[in-house]
Amino acid sequence: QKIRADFPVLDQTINGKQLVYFDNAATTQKPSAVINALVHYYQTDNANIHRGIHTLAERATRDFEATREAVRAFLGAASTEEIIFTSGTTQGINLVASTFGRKFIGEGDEIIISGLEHHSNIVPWQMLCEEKGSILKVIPVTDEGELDMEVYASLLSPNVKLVAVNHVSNALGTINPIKQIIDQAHAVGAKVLIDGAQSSSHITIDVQALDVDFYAFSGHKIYGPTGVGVLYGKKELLNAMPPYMGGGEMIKEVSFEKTTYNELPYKFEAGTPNIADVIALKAAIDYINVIGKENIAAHEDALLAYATERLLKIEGLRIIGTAKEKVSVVSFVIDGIHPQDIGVLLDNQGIAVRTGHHCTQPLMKRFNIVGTTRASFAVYNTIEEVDRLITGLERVIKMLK
Ligand code: C6P
Repeated sequence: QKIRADFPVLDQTINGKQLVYFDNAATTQKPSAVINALVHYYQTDNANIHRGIHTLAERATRDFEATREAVRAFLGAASTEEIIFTSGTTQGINLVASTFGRKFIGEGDEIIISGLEHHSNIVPWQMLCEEKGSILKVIPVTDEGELDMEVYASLLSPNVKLVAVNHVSNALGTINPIKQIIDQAHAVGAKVLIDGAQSSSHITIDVQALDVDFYAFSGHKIYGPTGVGVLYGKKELLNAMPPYMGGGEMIKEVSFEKTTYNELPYKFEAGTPNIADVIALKAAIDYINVIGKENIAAHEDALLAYATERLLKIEGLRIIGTAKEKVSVVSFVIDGIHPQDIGVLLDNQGIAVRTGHHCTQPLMKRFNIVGTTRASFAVYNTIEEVDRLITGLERVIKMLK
């Protein structure tokens, strides 16, 4: 209850019922600390950063760079030079495809992704393959929703230049064995990008222990604001890569004959960044650190176990994604009922879930379904709310069957 009181949005009724928010994999709600950081910035410190010498500019720059240090610690990175602010996971992946990809991946080279990927970690690689004549290979998904690691091993060869997979599947909740994926990729000389959109709020990340080359995540999925994300990259790789966008901040010197580029991380941060949201992201990271990711995960795991047990007792309900290692995401289908109808009828009862393909159309095709209903839990959710979901579903089934 103490944690719930930190999230003002939860205290409301929807369609006459107390809100149950189970769409946390799409975006988490924001604690007052994050909302207040945004308001504080605009009310007292608003200025452009890295350029002004006046007091407001100094304060804004100090707080912006304080977030970079907080992110460095959050990811276990060696240096703040390796922390690049983006608009989110999608931009982080596109940045790597457009810079590392364009420079180091050529005709006939191979890129490996997986059947569990979000469209954000499929389409940028397809675009690159189309431009370069490179080849996209896909690790298949088992009936349980896990990656087929035997096939992965067989796909690896010196032709593979990059492996890009998610840490956690947004649609099924599967936690992928990324340390093994990274080590096996490195053994053939390939680099690895991990899409951390769904892992960063649940699992402690140590990019150095993982030895990962690139790791991308979004602020809005870790209780922070929308419009801000992070790309971690190993320093030697970032230094070897060309810039992403051209403009202010990313240059050292410009003449009409030649431009030289700024040092890391600014080389990849052209233009005025999303200052307010970057600053507020630190409040989100501090919030998580105070509670502790292990405590958050333990609470969410208990919710997942309870929800799974109760859902499985509903006749005609099938859980899609039964991997041994999962975060607090449960996706399911009910015989004879379209997921969208479930979503609308749950919303009528004040319960927010996501329905549809979850931006993973190839994965839905793999399971021969149009989509699922997905409930995803966060630190502020409760067992009583899971009970509300179960009662809500029973009502939906009674209405539609
Ligand atoms: N998944 C979901 O409801 P952005 O939009 O850039 O913040 O994140 C994109 C993204 C990339 N990878 C994974 C694994 C993701 O889950 C997401 C976002 C949301 O599942 C919105 S589609």
